[in-house]
Amino acid sequence: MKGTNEFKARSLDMAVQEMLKKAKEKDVTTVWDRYEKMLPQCGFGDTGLCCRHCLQGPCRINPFGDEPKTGICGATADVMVARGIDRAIAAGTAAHSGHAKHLAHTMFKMANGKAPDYKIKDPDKLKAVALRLGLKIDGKSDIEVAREVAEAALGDFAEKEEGVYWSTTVINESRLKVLKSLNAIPKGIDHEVSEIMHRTLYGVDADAVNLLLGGLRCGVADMAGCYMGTDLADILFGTPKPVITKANMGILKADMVNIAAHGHNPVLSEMIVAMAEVMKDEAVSAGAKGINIVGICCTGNELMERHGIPACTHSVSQEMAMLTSALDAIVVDYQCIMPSLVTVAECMGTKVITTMDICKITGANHVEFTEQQAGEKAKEVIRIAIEAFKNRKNKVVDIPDVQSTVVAGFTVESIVSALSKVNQDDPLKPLIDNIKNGNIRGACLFAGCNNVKVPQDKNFISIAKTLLKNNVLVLATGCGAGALMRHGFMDPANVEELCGNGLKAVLNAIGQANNLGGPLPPVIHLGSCVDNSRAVALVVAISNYLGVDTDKLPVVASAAEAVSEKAVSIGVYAVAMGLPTHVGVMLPVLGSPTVTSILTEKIKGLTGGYFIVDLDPESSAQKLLSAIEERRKTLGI
Ligand code: NFS
Ligand code: SF4
Repeated sequence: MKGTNEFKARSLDMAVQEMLKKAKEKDVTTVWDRYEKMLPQCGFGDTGLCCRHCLQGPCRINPFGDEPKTGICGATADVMVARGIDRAIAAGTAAHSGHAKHLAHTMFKMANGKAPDYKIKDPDKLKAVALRLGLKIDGKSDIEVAREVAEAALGDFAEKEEGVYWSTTVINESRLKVLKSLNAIPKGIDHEVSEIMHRTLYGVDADAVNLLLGGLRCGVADMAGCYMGTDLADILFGTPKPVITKANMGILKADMVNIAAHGHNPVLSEMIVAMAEVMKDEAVSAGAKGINIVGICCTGNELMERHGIPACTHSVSQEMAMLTSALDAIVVDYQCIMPSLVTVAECMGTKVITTMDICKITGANHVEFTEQQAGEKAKEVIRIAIEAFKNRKNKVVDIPDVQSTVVAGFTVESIVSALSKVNQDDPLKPLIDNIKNGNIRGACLFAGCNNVKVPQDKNFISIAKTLLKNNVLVLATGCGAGALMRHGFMDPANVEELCGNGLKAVLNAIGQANNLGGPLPPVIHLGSCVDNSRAVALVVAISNYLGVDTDKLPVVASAAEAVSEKAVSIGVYAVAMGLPTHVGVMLPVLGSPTVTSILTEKIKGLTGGYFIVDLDPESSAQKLLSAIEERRKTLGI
């Protein structure tokens, strides 16, 4: 039973199509059904023209210019839309930096002997980060340095004169100047989030431009949160190296205890992986062949890049993993976890296990996770899964026979190391030379989620295909990486079919120099959504090498199927870094032509970056290509 046309409008993933068929047979309601019931969606909300920021509301403004033209307090469409987008940026920033803060606390506790199950896995990265922050490391033990790095991280949340270290130390001089001139260097990460909440309150900031500049600064704070998240995770759990693994539901195993780790923070999922090793015998005594940990969404990306853990599925299709009847437990921390999981789990026998105080779901099992007792808590979670396996064993499962090969685990460190095999003294030179000679036209980063409004993966696949054929180096993170990996874009065997000749030559040359027995994969997996920081680091490294600012580089970004407010804040920092940034779903800004034109045009004069909002993948790809070519022209290459 393969995918059917009937479900192609919902997802291009064959495994998902197969599960949708089963959902229909079993009368299980999915995200796609709920979306259909929601239609038509409210036009006021869609265009950003509704406000509930005070108790006199809700207020709605007529998008066609008739009355009402303002909210009850007099807020105009421009103000309403700008306030709305600002709050989305703040929410995204709060989430990424909340994740980073959690890692910082874990590291701090580890350094003080209060989180015995964690340790420093990458002392080199620890030193590199400490030095970048300007800390003195001579004569200090790794633990001492870790404590200071954790303190510096925690210190970046409150307001301080020097600004956020994780913003000022990670960008190049010229970008720092640009952002300073726009007053866009964050003073403290939490400070920026709370300031957005303040200025968007009833009766505070009523100037759309001023509001958007505040949003830009908060976006830079989001970049800091992401960057910190990556740095600290690499220190605690290891900086990824290339690994070969698999993606899609075919990686579930009928005769094993299948546990999906879903959510974001490796603080939890790393422990699950570690304890699964230890508990293999318990699983065997329960009649299983072992424990099969698989990933969903970004915590899946974190486990994939560091351990080669296979990815089960991503984002909008998370419910489908349970439809296989083979998933014994799904353990979650926070972010992007659909509450509907509990309802689907009830039909399918999967245990949903929440672990974080800030993310409980009615009907789920809750095992409160603490860093002090991380290992024990992880064991408790795995035991629930083993019990669930006992009830499932010998029952029929429907694991779709769909999986693709994935090479993941790329970082700036591993890319430089791979390039150094081509040119030991000057590793970046081969990459830059190939950009200059046009073998590679430029680079595009695909990021963000799968949105139920788009047939799953359609935009990612279609845009990536066009860019690869046109010799654009494609990088991917988050569920964008998930989409591309499930369709074979991270399998080196597909370079021949997918890439243009110039790109093909480069991927082959690097593969050969590294004795990989083949090329690098067509799309380079840079990790989870916080790991968009790896793309920032790469862009900064290239811009330093060339001696031009980041807004001059032929580099673009695309959140082709964005969902989360986190995608909005990431988009804002991509624009702050000077990148043309595509969004493939509607942003709620059209109600204000002023805000729309600032975000898509005028901001270009300030940061060099700008948003391209286009729902059609064909024309989106063309716009991204022309943005790349425009920059090549300006660079004179
Ligand atoms: Ni990013 Fe990752 Fe996925 Fe979207 Fe959610 S998991 S942090 S927000 S849905 S890409
Ligand atoms: Fe209406 Fe103004 Fe209150 Fe918003 S803040 S709900 S526009 S009165």
